[in-house]
Amino acid sequence: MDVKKLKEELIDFSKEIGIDKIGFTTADTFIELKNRLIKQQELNYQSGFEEANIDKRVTPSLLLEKPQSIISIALAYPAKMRVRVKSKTGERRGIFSRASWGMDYHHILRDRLKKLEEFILTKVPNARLKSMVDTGELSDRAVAERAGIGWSGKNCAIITPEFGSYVYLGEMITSIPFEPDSPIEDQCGTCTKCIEACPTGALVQGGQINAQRCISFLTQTKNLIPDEFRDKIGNRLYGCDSCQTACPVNKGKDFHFHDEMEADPEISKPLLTPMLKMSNREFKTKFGHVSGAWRGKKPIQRNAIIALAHFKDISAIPELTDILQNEASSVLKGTAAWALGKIGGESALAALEKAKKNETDNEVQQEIEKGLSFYK
Ligand code: B12
Ligand code: SF4
Ligand code: SF4
Repeated sequence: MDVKKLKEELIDFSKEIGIDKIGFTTADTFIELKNRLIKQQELNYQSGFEEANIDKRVTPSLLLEKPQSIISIALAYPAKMRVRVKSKTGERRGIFSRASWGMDYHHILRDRLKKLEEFILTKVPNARLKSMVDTGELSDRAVAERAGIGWSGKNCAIITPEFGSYVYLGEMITSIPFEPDSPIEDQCGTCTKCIEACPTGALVQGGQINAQRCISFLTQTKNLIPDEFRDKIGNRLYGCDSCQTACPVNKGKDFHFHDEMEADPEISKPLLTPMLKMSNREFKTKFGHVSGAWRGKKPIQRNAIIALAHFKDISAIPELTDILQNEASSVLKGTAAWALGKIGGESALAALEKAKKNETDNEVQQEIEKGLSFYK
C-alpha cells in the first residue's frame, strides 16, 4: 500500500465531497488532555454531556484495535442568515445559535465520514475504521488541534485560519499509518476579547471553561435555570455564540458552502409566543431536524418563556397565565410565574396571586414568590 499516495488521494476526494479541511494525526494517547479532563472533573467544570470514561476519551486503542492514525475533518458553517427575518412591530423572536442552523450537523458530517470510509475501503479493503462526530468518545477539538486543523482558542474553540471558529468537527480512527500533519501555531496572542464578552464569566481563564456557567449548557438543561443566569440568557433558545462573535478572527467570515446548513429564519429565529403552545408533533415537524432539538420541546419552551420576560412582552401575559394555571411541567409553570413577575402589570399580578392560592407544588410556589417579589 502506498500510504503517501493514498493520503494525497484522500485529500483530493475530501474536497470533492464537501469537506472543507482535513488533517491527519497519530493515534497516540492524548496525555495532556487526560490531565485536563481529570482537572475539569475535579472542579465540577464539566457539562455532563461528555463521555464519562476518561480513559476512553484519550486512548484511541480502546476504541479501535491497533489504530495507526486519526483523520480529522472540519466543515464550515454560515455566520449570517442569507434570508432576513421579516418581523412586524411588537413581534418577539428567539434565536438558535449558529451551530443549530439548517440540518443537524451530526447527519451532515457522518455522511461525509461515511463517504471517506467507502473511499478508503475501495483502496484498502481490510482497513479498520471508526468514525465519530460530537457524540463519540474522543475530544473532537483535541484531535483537530493535533491534526493541524486549527489552534485551540481562549474561547475553547478550534479556530481555523481560513474559516475562523465556525466549523463543525469530526474524525475517523484508522488502521492505516498516514503521515501526521503538524499542529498550527496559537494565534490568540494577547487578545482576551472572548473572555470579556462572555456574559456569565464561564471562561474562567483563556482555554478553560466552567461549563456549568456556560449559557450554551444552561439552554440545554431540563430543570429550572438558576436565578443568576436567567437575565443573561436573553432571547437565546439554544446555544450561545458570544465568545465566537467577539473573536476578531471570525470578523468578516461567513461561508455558505453547504446548502443543508442554510438557516430558515422562521426556524432559527422563530416567533416566541407560538412556541409556548406547540404540540409535540408540531415541534417535531418544525424543529425536529435541527441539532438544537436534541433535548426535546420543553427546554426550548422554558427558554422561550425566559426570552419573553427579557422583552417584557405584555402581549404574552395570557399565554403565560395559561401555562401557570394549566401546564403539567413544574419547570414551565415555575418559569412562567417568574416571567409574569418580570413583565409586570396588573393582569400578571392577578394571575400570580390566584396561582399562589391554588398551587400545590413547592418548586412552583417558590417561583410564584419570586414573581411577586418584583412588585415589592
Ligand atoms: C461537552 C461539550 C460542550 C459543553 C462544554 C464545552 C467545553 N468547552 O468543554 C457545552 C454544552 C458548554 C458546549 C458548548 C458549545 N459547544 Co460543544 N461540545 C462538547 C463536546 C461533546 C465535548 C467537549 C469536551 O470534552 N470538553 C472538555 C474539554 C476539557 O476538552 P475539549 O474542549 O474537547 O478539548 C480542548 C481542551 O481539553 C484543551 N486543553 C487540553 N489540555 C489543556 C491544557 C491547557 C493549559 C489549556 C489552556 C487547554 C487545554 O485543548 C483541547 C483542544 O482544544 C464536544 C464534542 C466532542 N466529542 O468533543 C462538542 C464541541 C466541542 N462543541 C462544539 C460547539 C460548536 C459548541 C458551541 C459553540 C455551541 C453553541 N453555539 O452554543 C458551544 C461553545 C462553548 C465553548 N466556549 O466551548 C464543537 C466545537 C467546534 C469548534 N470549532 O471548536 C464540538 C467539537 C462539536 C463538533 N463536533 O463540532 N459544548
Ligand atoms: S458560549 Fe456563551 S456563555 Fe458559553 S463560554 Fe461562550 S460566551 Fe460564555
Ligand atoms: S477572541 Fe481573541 S483570545 Fe478569544 S479566541 Fe478569539 S483571538 Fe483568541
